[in-house]
Amino acid sequence: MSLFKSILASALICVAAAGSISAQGSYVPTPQNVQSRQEFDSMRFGIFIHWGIYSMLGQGEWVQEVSQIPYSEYSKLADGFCPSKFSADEWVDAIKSSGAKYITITSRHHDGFSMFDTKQSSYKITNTPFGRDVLKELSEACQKKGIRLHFYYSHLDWGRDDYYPIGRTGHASGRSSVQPSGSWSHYLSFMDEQLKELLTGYGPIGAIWFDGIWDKDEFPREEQPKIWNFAHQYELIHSLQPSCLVGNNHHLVPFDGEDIQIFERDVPGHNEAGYSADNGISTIMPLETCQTMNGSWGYRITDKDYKSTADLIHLLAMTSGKGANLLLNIGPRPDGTLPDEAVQRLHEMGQWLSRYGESIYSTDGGPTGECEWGVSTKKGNVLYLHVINQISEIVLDGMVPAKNKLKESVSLDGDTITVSRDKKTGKMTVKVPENLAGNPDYVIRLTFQNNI
Ligand code: H79
Repeated sequence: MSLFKSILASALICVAAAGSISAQGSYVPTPQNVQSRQEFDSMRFGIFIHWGIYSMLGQGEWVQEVSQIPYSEYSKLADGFCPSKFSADEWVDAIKSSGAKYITITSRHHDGFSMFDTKQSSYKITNTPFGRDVLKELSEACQKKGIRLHFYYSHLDWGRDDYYPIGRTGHASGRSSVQPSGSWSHYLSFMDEQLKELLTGYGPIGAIWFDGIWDKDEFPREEQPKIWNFAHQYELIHSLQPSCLVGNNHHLVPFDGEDIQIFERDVPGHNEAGYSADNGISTIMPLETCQTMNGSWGYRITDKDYKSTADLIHLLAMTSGKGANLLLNIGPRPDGTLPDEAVQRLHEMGQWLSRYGESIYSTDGGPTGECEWGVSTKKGNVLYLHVINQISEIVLDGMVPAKNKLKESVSLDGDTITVSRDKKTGKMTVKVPENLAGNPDYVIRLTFQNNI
């Protein structure tokens, strides 16, 4: 079953999504932030990079925890990290060729290793034999080549003694289990100082993408902002870079001060991965779905279970149909190169987007929701039907009023599309050409007199 079909199998035909959220607390985003949200929302496609010293073990970014490796052993990986083939320019060229508009890279994952030249810790990339600041090189390449840069930042840490009390994970790390009082505030200050470095030394940062507070899920949602001092942390980010968006992959209804809502491994409204039971869907924030290209975030040497390019295009159409961005992950190899399978898919997605991108970029989710044939997007007076599964005709009822005249109906492949329309109700029957096999997403463009 294709990825898209399996997504559909668990969804009702043309369903409205789970509960929507329109209210926020006292946080009022600045005009720069609002503009940045709009720009983010128009980009629709970004590439996620999970890279750290864990790539050397080739078993994903959770290897320290999953294999119960003490910090004293795991941290020795840093002494051997030397990704001799790393080239920020090559990464950015490959990513740009996909049509992606931004890159989100792990600045520090749960293992606590900083991929930048932080002054707050010696456990960092500039203390490896490699000795180079990967984030610096990437930020320069991104600025030079015109693509936005976002930083993933883990709230959770499996190495530091001041990450105390320990949460749900990290028990095999060998950290002391008794700490003098006050160390948690030390940890919070450490994160503040790192965030200051990330937001002052690496040019404009489009977003900070947090992850890991679920490690302390013994605390109810209401208590989380206080424990992590979100009010202060988010304010710090916004004061240093007003247009920097705050996102947090906590799988909960967004907290005050956040600017985007993140969905892990699920299109908004779905809950196949099991993380999205309690998060609703914001109607006021941009949405972003993150998903892996194979099954892993960090490099997993045995994971060849790559989604096909067609499946990835379906996913991009699906997220766009929901008004959400797709943040598609790649786990670079320990030598600093992107896996060949990933590079190939980047290139093929770029080829598709160069032809059909108008139906993805700068669109909103369309009025049809998810249907057995696919999804829709819209932009101004244009409605795009993304036909992913062959069907003979599509009926659009109650979506565009009769007085809004249909001016043109074509496919983006140049075919003329026959549409019959009820003059009174505006109900449309769109005839879909036969034999769409081979085209992962056949896009029909319906242009109306006025905005829809
Ligand atoms: O950064 C990526 C993950 O490391 C992080 N969020 C994404 C973006 C994440 N943390 N926790 N989870 C995701 C869910 C936990 C999944 C787990 Fe497992 C199941 C941890 C251990 C078993 C997946 C499979 C990771 C290791 C094995």
